[in-house]
Amino acid sequence: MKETIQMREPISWMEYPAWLEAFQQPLPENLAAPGEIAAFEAESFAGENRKNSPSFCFVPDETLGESYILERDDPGKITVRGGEQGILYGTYEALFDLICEKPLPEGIQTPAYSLRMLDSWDNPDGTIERGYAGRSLWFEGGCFSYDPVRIRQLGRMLASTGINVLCINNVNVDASARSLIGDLLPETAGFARLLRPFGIRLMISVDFSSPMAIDNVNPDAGRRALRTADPLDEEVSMWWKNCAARVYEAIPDLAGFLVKADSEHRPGPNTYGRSHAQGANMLAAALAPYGGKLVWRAFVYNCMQDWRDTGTDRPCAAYDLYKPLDGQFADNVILQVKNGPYDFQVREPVSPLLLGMQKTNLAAELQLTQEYTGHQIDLFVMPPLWREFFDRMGKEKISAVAAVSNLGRDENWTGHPFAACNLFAFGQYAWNPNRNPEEVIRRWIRLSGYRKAEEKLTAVLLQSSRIYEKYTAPLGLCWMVNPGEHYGPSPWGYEFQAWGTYNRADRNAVGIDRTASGTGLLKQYPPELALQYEDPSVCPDEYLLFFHRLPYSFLMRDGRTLIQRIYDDHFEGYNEVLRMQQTLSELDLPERDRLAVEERMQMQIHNAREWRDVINTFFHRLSGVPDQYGRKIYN
Ligand code: GCV
Repeated sequence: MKETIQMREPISWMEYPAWLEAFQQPLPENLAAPGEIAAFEAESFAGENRKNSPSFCFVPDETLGESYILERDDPGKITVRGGEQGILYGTYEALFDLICEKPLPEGIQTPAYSLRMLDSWDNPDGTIERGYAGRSLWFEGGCFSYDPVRIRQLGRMLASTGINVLCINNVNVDASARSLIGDLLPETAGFARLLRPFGIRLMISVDFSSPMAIDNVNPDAGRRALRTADPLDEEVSMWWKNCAARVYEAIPDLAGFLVKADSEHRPGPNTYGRSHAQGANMLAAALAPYGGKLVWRAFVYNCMQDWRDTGTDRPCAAYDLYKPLDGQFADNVILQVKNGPYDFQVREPVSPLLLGMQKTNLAAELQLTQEYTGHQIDLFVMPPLWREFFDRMGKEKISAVAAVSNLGRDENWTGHPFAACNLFAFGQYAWNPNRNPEEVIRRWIRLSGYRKAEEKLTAVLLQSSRIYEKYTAPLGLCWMVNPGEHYGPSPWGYEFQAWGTYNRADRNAVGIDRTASGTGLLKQYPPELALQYEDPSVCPDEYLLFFHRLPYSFLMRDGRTLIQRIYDDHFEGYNEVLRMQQTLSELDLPERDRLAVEERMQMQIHNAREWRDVINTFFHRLSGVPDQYGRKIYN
């Protein structure tokens, strides 16, 4: 019998507003500055059948920069005071508040972090590393290739939520990406021009060994490759100075360069026996005359570890490397540190580096693209986790926040229509990390046109990360995911590999002892946190197996044994996915989203079932302990 597959009609990206439901009118190409965009947005908002919508009055005050003040002395008029960029931010804030029927914020509004960056992992060939929403929005076939109307809409999206820097290429810089600052520079500059009116500046990921490359990035050396990339070599630093001069001539407001060095086989200063401070400072010196920043990633560890080696513990690596360098980095270097000490796992404690580097500028790096959190198939809405993260994070030296983008060329921008909430929320938190997650989610829902579903959808989105955590990662135990693709369960998939990613489960116990008597990770934390984490009887459940190796018989605070809690979470997590599916199917969503959500929910149910059964079977086989309630575990 012939199977009939029901295909959905292709829909244009223009019909997917993300959170810009009220801002679908294409932005005219002649809008050249933030103030002009602000005026256009305010006028078109008033023009679109919105009777009684207030008029806007803009009062430029360059001393305010990105900050703004909103005043509404009479109901018919909103005054936006600010620097030119501040006026744009203030206008979006006021319009969003009008749409959401919320009062305007009082007093001066200033971003908590001056650099609020979206890091794309896009490659010039159009692929996106860890991308789950289609191909790149601006690269294809080795060069720039984009729809300017869509890129302007992207600029509007990013500016409306407060993002001010876009890193356009993958930190794993391939040969074609090296030409973004070489032969492709005029195109890079053209792309920068398109986003400039939104106050969005470009950042470019560069390859530390570029001076040695024989490809087209080398006009500075007469296309002659240098024999070294040693940061203390005069010719090398001159190469970078010439390069920066050329790049800044083409893109005067470039935010800077982003570098992944000595990490996962990328080149770096270690090859030459130089420190990361020496490597970063050499590049920073080239950017300094132009006010550029050098963002240096702290994601450095031994990815060739022997799994037999229990003395090396990957989460300790970044602190061990960078803490001794604190105070040695130039002023325009920013050390970009992933939120947790491992690698964007479902649940990690805050990275000790973010708490421990007192004399270095820091950026916290989050991951919107759902590499370990469900590939934008499973629902995983992040604000509740960020609330906890920002509460824990040391504030003093953190001047920037960055997040790996979840965008792509899919019509709805983010694959799962609700994944757009994470991008919106990132911008909101980057501006003000004290926000309440529920308010952020409600705001996104109202702006995105899901108001009819608001109550139930808010509840579902708020719980979604906790549910995913329940059926995947038990109690902070990481890396039970399928190696390589990072979707679906594989409890020992990473166990005998070189990536430093072990759970060391045996028939009696699971986890790694990271206390002072174990690998010592806890010694990297400030005493008050170390104290909280080091005693398993007070350590928060969600970090229990991150910091401790415990027997299956360990008694949790709620009276359950560890093994029972693992079984319970996996059974409950799956059941909660079923309930979530039921709730979502009853919501009044636009047809296009309803179909996409239902399709992905079916895949999520399948995934949750796999996780439940594989993880429970794994632990049951190892421990031999039966489930207290006699539920089905496969043997
Ligand atoms: C861009 C993880 C990912 C890699 C990513 C890397 C990084 O290891 O799996 O795809 O590379 O992190 O953040 O540099």
